[in-house]
Amino acid sequence: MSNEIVITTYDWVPEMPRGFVRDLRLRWALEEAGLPYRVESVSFRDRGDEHFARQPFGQVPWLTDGNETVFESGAMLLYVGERSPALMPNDPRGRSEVIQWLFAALNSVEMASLPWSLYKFTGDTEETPGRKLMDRFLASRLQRMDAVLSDRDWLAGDFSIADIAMADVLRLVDRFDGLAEHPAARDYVQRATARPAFKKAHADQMAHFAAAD
Ligand SMILES: N[C@@H](CCC(=O)N[C@@H](CS)C(=O)NCC(=O)O)C(=O)O
Repeated sequence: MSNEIVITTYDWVPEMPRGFVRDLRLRWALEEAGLPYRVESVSFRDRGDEHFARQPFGQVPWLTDGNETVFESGAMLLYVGERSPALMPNDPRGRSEVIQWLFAALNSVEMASLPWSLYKFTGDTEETPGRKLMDRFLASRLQRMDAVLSDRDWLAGDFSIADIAMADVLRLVDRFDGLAEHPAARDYVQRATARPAFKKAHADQMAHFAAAD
C-alpha cells in the first residue's frame, strides 16, 4: 500500500502572505496529479528542533511520504512530477525541458522577483541605488519571460511542474502590479490560475489559515 503524502505548513500566518505561502505550490501540484494528500501544521511562532530537522531554515513547506522528507518547493515539485505523467513527461528530452524551466523559475526569475517584492511588501519607495538595481534586474527577467510566453501557452510543451513554479513566482509580481508592461506574462498567470487545481489549492490554503484566526 502506498503512503499518503503529507504537506506541512504553518498553523497560521499574518494576512499579507496568505494565498502566497509556498505550500500552495504543492497543493496545486497534488491536485493536478490527482494524488491523495493531507496537510499538517507546524507552529509559526515557535520553531523547534523538530521543525529545523525537517526544514533547515525553519521555513515551510516540507513534504513527507512514509519515511522520506523533502524540503525546498522545487525539489518537492520534482518529487510529485516524478509520480505524475500529468506534470512531467517520461522521455529524457521532455523531462530535461521541464527541469530547466523549473530551475529558471526559481533561480533566474524568483531570484530577481523576491528581493523586489520585499521592497514592495515593506512599502519602501526610496530611490536607492540598490532598489533601482533590483527594479532593473527584475525588468530584464520579465522582458525575456514576456517574449518566451508570447508564443506558447506553457513553458515546456504541456502544462507541467515548471508552470506551477513560474506562474506562482509571477503571480507575486502581479500582486504588486509588476506585470503591467508584460501582457504575455500577465495572460500566462491568468491562464494558470484559472485552472481548477489552482483554485482549489488557493481556497484550501486561505481556509487553513482563516481557521486559526
Ligand atoms: N526556497 C524555499 C523558500 C521557503 C520559504 O520562503 N518559505 C516561507 C513561506 S512561503 C517561510 O517559511 N517564511 C518564513 C521564514 O522565512 O521565516 C522553498 O522554495 O521552499
